[in-house]
Amino acid sequence: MATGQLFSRTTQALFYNYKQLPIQRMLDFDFLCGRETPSVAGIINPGAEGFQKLFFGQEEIAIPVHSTIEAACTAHPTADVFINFASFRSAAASSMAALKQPTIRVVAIIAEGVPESDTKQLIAYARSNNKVVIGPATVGGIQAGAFKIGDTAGTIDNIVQCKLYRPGSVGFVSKSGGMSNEMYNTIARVTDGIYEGIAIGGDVFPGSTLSDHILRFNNIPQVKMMVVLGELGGRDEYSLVEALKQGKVNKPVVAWVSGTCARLFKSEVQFGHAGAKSGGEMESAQAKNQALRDAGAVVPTSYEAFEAVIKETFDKLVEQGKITPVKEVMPPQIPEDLNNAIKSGKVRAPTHIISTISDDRGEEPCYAGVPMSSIVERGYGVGDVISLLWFKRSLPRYCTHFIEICIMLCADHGPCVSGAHNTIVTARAGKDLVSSLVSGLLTIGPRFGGAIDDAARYFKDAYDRGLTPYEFVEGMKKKGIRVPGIGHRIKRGDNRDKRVELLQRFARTHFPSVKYMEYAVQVETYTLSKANNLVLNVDGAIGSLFLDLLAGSGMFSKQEIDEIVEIGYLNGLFVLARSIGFIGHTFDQKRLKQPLYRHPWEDVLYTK
Ligand code: Q5B
Repeated sequence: MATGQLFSRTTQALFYNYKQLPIQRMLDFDFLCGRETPSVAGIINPGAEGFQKLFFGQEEIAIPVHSTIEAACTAHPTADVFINFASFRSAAASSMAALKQPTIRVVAIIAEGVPESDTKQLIAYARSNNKVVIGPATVGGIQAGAFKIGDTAGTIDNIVQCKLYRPGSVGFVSKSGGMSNEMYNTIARVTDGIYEGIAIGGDVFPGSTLSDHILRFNNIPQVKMMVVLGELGGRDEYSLVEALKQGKVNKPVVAWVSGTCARLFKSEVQFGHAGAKSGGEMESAQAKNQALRDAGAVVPTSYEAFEAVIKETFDKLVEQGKITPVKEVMPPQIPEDLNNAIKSGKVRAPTHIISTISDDRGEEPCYAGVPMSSIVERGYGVGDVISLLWFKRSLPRYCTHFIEICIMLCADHGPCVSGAHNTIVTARAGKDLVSSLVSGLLTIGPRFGGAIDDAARYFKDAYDRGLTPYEFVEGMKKKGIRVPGIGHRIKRGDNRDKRVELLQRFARTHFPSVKYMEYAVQVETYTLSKANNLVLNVDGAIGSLFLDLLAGSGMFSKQEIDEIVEIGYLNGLFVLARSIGFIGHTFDQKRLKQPLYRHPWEDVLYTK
């Protein structure tokens, strides 16, 4: 890199603290300039590692994330700029750690409010180790067409307007980051644009000074003239005055020190920056402007005249043949972010999911349009929540009560049923709650607990077609299908299932009609005449009674009932209910510290 140059088109930085927007802005700038490599080589996010996806033009790239500065520097030995987006509390320590890395040459500190004593130590270390600090309290800097620090120069539209995507002939340095944006614009209007622009930051002790950068620009052949924007307070501008007086600067310098209005105030005035404080006469904008003028800088009579003198100086250099204004190039178009394009109404994008039962976007989540607070205030129970989320409507209390009874009665049926057995064996194999629960749930199906939907389907079809129990059962037999909802391993005609009795009693008292259930009872009477275990079981009772609930409540159209039966909602009741039991069995086994289960040999018939 030529003497004086801080950056080039291949400069890469390490970015401290993950801040998506400024990193993306750097990468967008790279794309605009036609850089081949992204200017951010790695991100340091203390405590985190991995990759961060960002756009480089239209392509997505994965930028490595490192948990320490040391690891990042080792992984990216050619990245020599450290952009520090740490807070004012940790900026000094992380900047010092970066300065101590042999690979780091330039450190930019964005935070405002870094303790002055810490900044002084950073400055001392940087100077004695030939390193450059930009900031603190800075937006950073930019080399047009080559490299940009963080948010410097603002939006892509502003960067394009200020022609920062290609180098011009002007070196610019200011204290203020905000005003540097304004000046990039001014300079682009009246010259061929910026070669490099640096905002040194508004603290009392900047890491590098106005004169440091002017002297550096003086050594860069592409920089033909310099523009300086100082401000009242401090004595930084006087080191530039000294350099000019000593003839160390041989290119034209156009300068203005802002803050001349401070004299209009009767007392001492503090402007935005920590360093911008009207102190003694020497620190006034007027005194500094005069000193710069006396030392040979071109200093206008007011800020309003600044643009005109920059233009005059540039035009003179063109006339003298010292500047051949750069040829204009057309920057590529940065692809717009989808979210922004959608917001502005320029594009529309299809959604990937459609959902109708709940919405968590507002102030409080809603189930089928009913806000959480109403659910609590109205004293809703789990039956109401199921009716909202499964059936998308508020059902009458007797219906939601029936749902709750189903859940309570099916919550468990002892450790010996297939599902509980699986859950127990899994828990005893040392597996976690979810694995134990799921292994039990996986047994729910046509023989165990999962016959409710089929029971509803077959009973409905048979009843609606006017089949007698005999025609229905014998018809099923011919097809080789067991009647779902009929038969049990332990319940008998003389040992009925209490749960079935309880459900029937509730429905007979509260339901307007129990025609499907009565049909199921008639079927049971017929099957019991064949074998004593062919009772109406809990699945059959729920299946037939739910048909009565759907038809009798007046809350569902015929088409909706057909759809509920066809899709198969009702096994969900058993799945939900029995999860309560399976979870209980898992806890029970863990609490009892039960060892790995092994089935006894004696209980297996070994045969060939
Ligand atoms: N036979 C439940 O069978 C069971 C027949 C039938 C016509 C039938 C069986 C069946 C339909 C599915 C069903 C839910 C497998 C049950 C539940 C939850 C639980 C469980 C718990 C809990 C029982 C003997 C003879 C054979 C068969 C005939 C049997 N069922 N005929 N329709 N439905 N039911 N499942 O006792 O001539 O000798 O060949 O599949 O509704 O799961 O507590 O345990 O809360 O956890 O093994 O209550 O009924 O009888 O197979 O020896 O058959 O009866 O064809 O005739 P079994 P099998 P044949 S509730």
